[in-house]
Amino acid sequence: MLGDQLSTALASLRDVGRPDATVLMMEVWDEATYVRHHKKKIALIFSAMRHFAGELRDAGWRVDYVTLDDPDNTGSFTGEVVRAAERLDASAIRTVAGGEYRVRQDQETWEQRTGLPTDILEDDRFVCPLADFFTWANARSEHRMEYFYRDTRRRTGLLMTADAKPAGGKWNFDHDNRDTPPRGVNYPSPERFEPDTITRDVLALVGARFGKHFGDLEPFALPVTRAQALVGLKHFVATALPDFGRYQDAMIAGQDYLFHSSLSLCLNLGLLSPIEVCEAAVAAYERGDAPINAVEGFVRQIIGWREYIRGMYWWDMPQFATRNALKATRPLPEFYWTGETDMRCVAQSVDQTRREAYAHHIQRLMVLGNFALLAGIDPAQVSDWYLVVYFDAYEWAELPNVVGMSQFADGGMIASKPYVSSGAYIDRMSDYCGRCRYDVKKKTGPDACPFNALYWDFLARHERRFRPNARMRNMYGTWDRFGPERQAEYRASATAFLDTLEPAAKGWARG
Ligand code: FAD
Ligand code: DLZ
Ligand code: SF4
Repeated sequence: MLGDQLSTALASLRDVGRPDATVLMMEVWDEATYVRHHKKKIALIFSAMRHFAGELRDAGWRVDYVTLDDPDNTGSFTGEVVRAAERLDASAIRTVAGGEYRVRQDQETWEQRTGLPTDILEDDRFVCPLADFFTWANARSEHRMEYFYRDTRRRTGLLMTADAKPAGGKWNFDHDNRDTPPRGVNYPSPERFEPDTITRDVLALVGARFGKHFGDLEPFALPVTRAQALVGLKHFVATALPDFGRYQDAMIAGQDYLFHSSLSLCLNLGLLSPIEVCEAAVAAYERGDAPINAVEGFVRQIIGWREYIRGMYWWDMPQFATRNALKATRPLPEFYWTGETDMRCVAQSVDQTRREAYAHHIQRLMVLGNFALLAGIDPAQVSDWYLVVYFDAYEWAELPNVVGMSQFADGGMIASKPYVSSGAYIDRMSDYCGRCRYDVKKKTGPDACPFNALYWDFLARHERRFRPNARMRNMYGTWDRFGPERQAEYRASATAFLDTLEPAAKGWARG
């Protein structure tokens, strides 16, 4: 059982006699360091794994749990499977397909490495089986999430009326979801959990062994058990869901979570299932406790975006990992690791990422991702950064979001146009700009918001690709109206800024 498969409903546990089977769980060095994950993320996974092993034992399973500091630990999944096969005198191996291509490749070798029949079962914790996703994807030349989402609504019956119509009369209420919170609004915060002895042991281990990795280990207050995850879900539905929709795109300094759920952590570890999370939200709608725009928006994130992203990952791997349609080669700037930049939006988002191993979707997409895309940063380096820093980052979820949605390195497989914006968007959706050393209203020059010149420079650099895109016609219309002199000023201002970027020191992401 892998570290993100912490569910008693896992396919490999089904139809197995408890006395006959041993559940193998392993903390391994290679998984913690193939990219040098955020300290909090490693602690989260180890603590959740140890708690889950205890719950399995309480439920009558025999569990063979290899800790990181076991002197015989070989440091890799395959090494540990080979060692366990002998130790346990095993006659067969059952495992659920890993969530990352790399791990899946490892699993394929286990039969040959151990000489034991090895069953690799589909991970059916997702709503859409991969075979169905591939049928959907192979049948069309464009793969927009919205149509996939509607099929998934029909498949699950979530927010569907008795006569098979979308609840509330529309499939999508996104137009109601663009507000910024007024002053004085009360922000909820996610439930926080005091570390118990198991977590404290893990914190000591991670502090000692991974001290040089990015991010703050403590304070640590994340959910590490299913019981805590359920408390977190209930708390989100009661306190944040009603306003989840309308403030979904907002960014406020000092408010790390706003009305977001932070449930990606529990969903991706297996502590909660996507359907139960959606059902809790739909129940709130049916009770009249949350409006349709909030609940539809939330359900769309989970049975729409999350399932679609996972499908696209497996559909396009292994090519996805090396895609670079815009031929972006600039190294990742050091400030992604240190937060030391005068751009307040970036500094705030990195600082929060360092403390919490969390930033919400718009910070990831329209601040940190937007900057990397505008600046032409190598998408593989951007992807490594995201994989390291977020508590919900497993490659199946991270890579399509970064390489595809955010960096357009897939050439438009996921997004119909690049997610780029000037400072004006960030100013409209956040309170970052007021206290920034740059002036968001200034377009060029050393005091101008860098996003402004970088935005036009990006459009100019990629004119051949994007001018024919109907959704970008207005942008190029504006660019044309600037005229050659103003255009040259924008481009010179962008170049001057890009020349100041310091590349990240080696070793932050990969040792
Ligand atoms: P909420 O705003 O409360 O949304 C509810 C749930 O919807 C999330 O918990 C998540 O499970 C799901 N969801 C929403 N959008 C997406 C999406 N685009 N892809 C997958 N699931 C989605 N999500 C990850 O789970 N892991 C990642 O490594 C990851 N990397 C990202 C990188 C970039 C550049 C971008 C733009 C997005 C990324 N996302 C990733 C998607 C999304 O930002 C996070 O799922 C979300 O911020 C998690 O916080 P939350 O639980 O508070 O989300
Ligand atoms: C991310 C991670 C880390 C840090 N450590 C472990 C580990 O020690 N043992 C484990 O089983 N899984 C770990 N993981 C998750 C894996 O890297 C990988 O994402 C999943 O196995 C994919 O299903
Ligand atoms: Fe970010 Fe520009 Fe606003 Fe500063 S002015 S916070 S750099 S968008």
